[in-house]
Amino acid sequence: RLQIENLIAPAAIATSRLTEGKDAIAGLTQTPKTLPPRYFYDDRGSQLFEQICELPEYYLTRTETAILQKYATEIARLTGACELVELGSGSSTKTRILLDAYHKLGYPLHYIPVDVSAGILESSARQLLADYTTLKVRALASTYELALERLAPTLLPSRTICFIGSTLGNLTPSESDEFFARIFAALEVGEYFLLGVDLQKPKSVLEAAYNDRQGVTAAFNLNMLQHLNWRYDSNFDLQNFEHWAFYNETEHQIEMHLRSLRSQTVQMRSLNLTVEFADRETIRTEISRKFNLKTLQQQLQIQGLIPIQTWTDTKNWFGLLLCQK
Ligand code: AVJ
Repeated sequence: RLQIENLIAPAAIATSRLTEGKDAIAGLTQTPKTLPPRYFYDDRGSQLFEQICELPEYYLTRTETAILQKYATEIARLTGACELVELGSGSSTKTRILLDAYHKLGYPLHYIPVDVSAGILESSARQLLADYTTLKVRALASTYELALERLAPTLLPSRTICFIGSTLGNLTPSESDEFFARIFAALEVGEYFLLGVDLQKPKSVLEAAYNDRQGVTAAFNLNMLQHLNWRYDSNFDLQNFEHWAFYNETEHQIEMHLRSLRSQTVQMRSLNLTVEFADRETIRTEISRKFNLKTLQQQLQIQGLIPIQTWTDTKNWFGLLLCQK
């Protein structure tokens, strides 16, 4: 009942090998420097993210979980029996709420988790199979782009692509549009897109969530450098960088940076790249956009993903949207 495919292991696919690291080179050679958030998620980074989800300040996971618990049955009724594809599945903890709802309605369970972290993908798939005796899993260790191009025709009447946890916040507005276009292309008419997004709220609440008192977010941010060290044979010294996160109110986004604590030179040997840092220079490692529901619904609509139902929590802190092609 378990099938695992790795589309990003260095040897798996020639094209992946050719493009591997290009995004890091592009980000580190531009001013200001940036790195794609996907580099957070090596196995250690995925573990740290799981810890973040439990933090008292990090309201996102808790809030979305509550919304799912309340409305999962309604979601399952609306979509009917369908294959669940999840982009950025991580530990699949919230997905269990959906699986339970589909199971209770007597629908067959076909789950396609997609994640760049092969370790967490495999361990959560095995755990799910142990807990859901009728479940079929096809796990894809992959970027979203590759996975969306490789979805086989579903054996069930329909398909729902889930993109929950506000991962959409990592994309710029133009990247979001491109992403929605890829979702649209991957769906048949009548199929569904379930999207979970963090909403705009007071700056104090947001900044606390990305500057937790235990320093887990700081460790998560710095771990990206550790990941680059082993992936690209590099010599970032984690002592020479610090975590910096703030809410950019004009752009409605949290920005996470790593700030260089001195002027320094870093070698990234397998990328053939030397990176110079000025004292206090930063690398932006993540944007985490905070959405306005009305605006987002309009954007989805324009991309042909028609919002058919939207749910929020009592504080209007988090939104869950079910869209249909
Ligand atoms: C997984 C992208 C939703 O933006 O809140 C958590 C990642 N970064 N703490 C987010 C994250 C810092 C998270 N997303």
